[in-house]
Amino acid sequence: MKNLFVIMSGFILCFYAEYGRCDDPTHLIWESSYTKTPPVIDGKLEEVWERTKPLTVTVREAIGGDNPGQVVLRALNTDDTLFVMAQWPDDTKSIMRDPYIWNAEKKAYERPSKPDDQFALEFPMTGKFDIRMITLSHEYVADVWHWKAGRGNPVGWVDDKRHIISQKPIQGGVEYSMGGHGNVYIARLMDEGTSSYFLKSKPSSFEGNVVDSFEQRQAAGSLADVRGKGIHDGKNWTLEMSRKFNTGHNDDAVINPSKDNICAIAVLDDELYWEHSVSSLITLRFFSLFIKHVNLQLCPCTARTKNYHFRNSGGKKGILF
Ligand SMILES: [Ca+2]
Ligand SMILES: [Ca+2]
Ligand SMILES: [Ca+2]
Repeated sequence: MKNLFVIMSGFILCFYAEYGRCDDPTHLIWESSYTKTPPVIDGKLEEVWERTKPLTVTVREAIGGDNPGQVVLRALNTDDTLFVMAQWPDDTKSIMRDPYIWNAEKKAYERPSKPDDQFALEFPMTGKFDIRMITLSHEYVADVWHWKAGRGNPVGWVDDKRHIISQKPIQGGVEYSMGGHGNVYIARLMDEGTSSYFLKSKPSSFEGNVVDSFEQRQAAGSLADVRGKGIHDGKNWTLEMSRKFNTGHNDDAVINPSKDNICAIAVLDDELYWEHSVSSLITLRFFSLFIKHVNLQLCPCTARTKNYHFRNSGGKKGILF
C-alpha cells in the first residue's frame, strides 16, 4: 500500500511536470472531486463539498482591471454531471432586476434600470477564447452559464447562453466601435427553448411601491440545462450550479472529464453589462478520475469496493471517491 501511494504520487508529479504546470504559479487549476452522492442544488453546503479542494480566484473589473475581489470555487462530479460551488463577498443582496417603481406624483409605475447580482461561468466552444469581450484580436464562441439573482434564481434555473465575439458583423450582434481602430460585434444569445422567467406587464393600479417586473416559470429545451441556486447570508453569496457534461444540445459546450477544460468566471455586484469583474483563465481538472485510472492500472487489487481505499505514506487511511 505504501509503495502504491508513492508510485501514485510520483506519477502525478510526472504528469504535472510533463504539462509544465508546476513552474507557472499564475495558472489556476480547479480540481473536481468524484462523488457518487451529488449535492442538492439549494445554495447550502452539504458534507460532500468538504471533500473538495477550494480554489480562490481573483476577479478584477473587465475594463480597467481595478477593484480586485476573491471568489472561492469548488467542483464535484458524478459520471455524467458537473457540480460547481462559488462563494463571493457581496454586501448588497440585489434580487430584483428593473422592478416597477411607483411614481406617486404621476400615479403610475416607472421601470428604471436596476441591476440584480449575477455570476457567470464560461467555457469555450470555438475560436480563440479570451476573458475580454471587447477585443480586436480574438474571435470566439463561448458557452455561458449566467446565474441571475433576480430572475432564474427563485426557481433554481441558470440562463444557458452563448457569447459570440467577432470582428465581422454577425446576426444578432451589437456593434462596438474601438475608437477608429476597428469594430467588434458581440451577440449574447439565449439557448433554444423557454427561459425560466418572463417580463410581466406594468400594473395598471397601485400594488406597492416596488413590484417585481419578472415572473418565473418552468424552463424548457436547451435553456433548461443548467440548474442553480444561490443564497445570500448577509455578507456573501453561496451559489451551487450543475449541468450534464454533454447536454446533447448543439448550442452547448461538451465538458470532457478525461481532459483539462478551460473556463473563466465573471461576477456582477449590482452592476450592469460591461461593469462586471472577470477572472483569468482557469483549468478545470478532473483529478480523482485520473487517480482512479492510475490506481486501476497499477494495482486493481486495491479496489475493495467501488470506492478506492488507500493508506498514505504516513499510515493514514483514506478513500478516493
Ligand atoms: Ca447544497
Ligand atoms: Ca450585490
Ligand atoms: Ca443548453
